[in-house]
Amino acid sequence: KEETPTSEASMKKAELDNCPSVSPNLRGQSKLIFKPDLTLEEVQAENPTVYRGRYHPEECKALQRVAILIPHRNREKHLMYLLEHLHPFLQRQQLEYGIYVIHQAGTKKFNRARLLNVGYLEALKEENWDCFVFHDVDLVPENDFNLYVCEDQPKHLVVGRNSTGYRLRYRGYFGGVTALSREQFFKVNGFSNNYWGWGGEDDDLRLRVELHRMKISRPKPEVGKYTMIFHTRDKGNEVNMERMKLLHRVSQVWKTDGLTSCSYKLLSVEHNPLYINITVDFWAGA
Ligand code: UDH
Repeated sequence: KEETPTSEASMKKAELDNCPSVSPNLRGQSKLIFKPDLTLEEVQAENPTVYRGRYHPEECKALQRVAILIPHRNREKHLMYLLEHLHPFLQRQQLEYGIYVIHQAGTKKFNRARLLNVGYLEALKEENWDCFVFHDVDLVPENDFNLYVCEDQPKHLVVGRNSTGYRLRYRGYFGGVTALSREQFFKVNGFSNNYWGWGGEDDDLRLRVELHRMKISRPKPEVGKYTMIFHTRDKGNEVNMERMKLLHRVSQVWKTDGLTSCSYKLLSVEHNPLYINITVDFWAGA
C-alpha cells in the first residue's frame, strides 16, 4: 500500500509531546522599554526562528494554532514596537502562531472591523487556525501570563492600560485585544462591516456574542495589563456619529452583515519575515 507523502517538518511535529497548559518559560510582569532608534532589522535579528511571519515551538506540540490579526494604516512605528514585544511574548507561551497585519489602502475612512473580517477570511486560506486574537497596533501586553489562547467563551484581554490607570474603560468594554475561537467568531458572523471611522464596532461584537448566549471572560486585573503607545486621533478615523444607530440594529442585521457579506478588493498578500501583510481597499459605496 502506498504511503501518503508527509513532509519532514510535519512528521517531526507529530512525534512531539503536547506542550504543557502553562509554559515553563513565562516571566510574569515586565517593564517595557521602547527604544527610540529601534529598527525592523534589529527586531528581525532578535527573532531568527520566525519564518514568513510564523512560528512553532521546536520542543513540544503547541496546544493551539493562533492567528494574531492587526488592523493597520499609517502606524509603522507602533507596528515595529508591537512586533518587537509580541514575538518573544508568544514564543514564551509556546504557541504556534502567525501574525497578520491587515492594511487598509486608499483614503476612505478607516474600517477596523471589516479589516479584521478580512484577516479572518484570508488567514484561514493558508492555515486552519484554532484561535484568533484581534489586536490593536498600539497595545503592548505587559504580563505573559495573559495567555493568547482561546477558551470555551470569548475572551477580552485588555482589563486595563496605563493610560486609564489600568482600569476597564467601561462596563462591557470589549475593545483593544480580544480572543475568539474559529467557531465562536464564525457563529456570530464576525464583525459588522458597516462601522466607518472610530468607535462602536467593538460594542457591536459584544452584542453579537451576547445574542449567542456566550459570556465574555477576562484575565485577572494584574495579568490583563497593557501599555498603550501614545498617539493622537488619526486622520481618516474620525468619530463615527452613526454608531449608536447601528448598535440598535444588531439583533436584526447580524445574520446578513458580517463574514458572509464582507466585500473587499485584495491588493496583495506579502510574506514578510516578521508578519504577513494583507493589503486591501474598500471601494466607494462598498
Ligand atoms: N488604526 C490604524 N490606523 C488608523 C486608525 C486606526 O492602524 O489610522 C488601527 C490601529 O490598530 C489602532 C486601532 O485601529 O490601534 C484602533 O484605533 P485607535 O488607536 O485610533 O483607537 P483608540 O481608541 O484611540 O486607541 C482613539 C483616539 C485617541 C485620541 C486621544 C485623544 N485624547
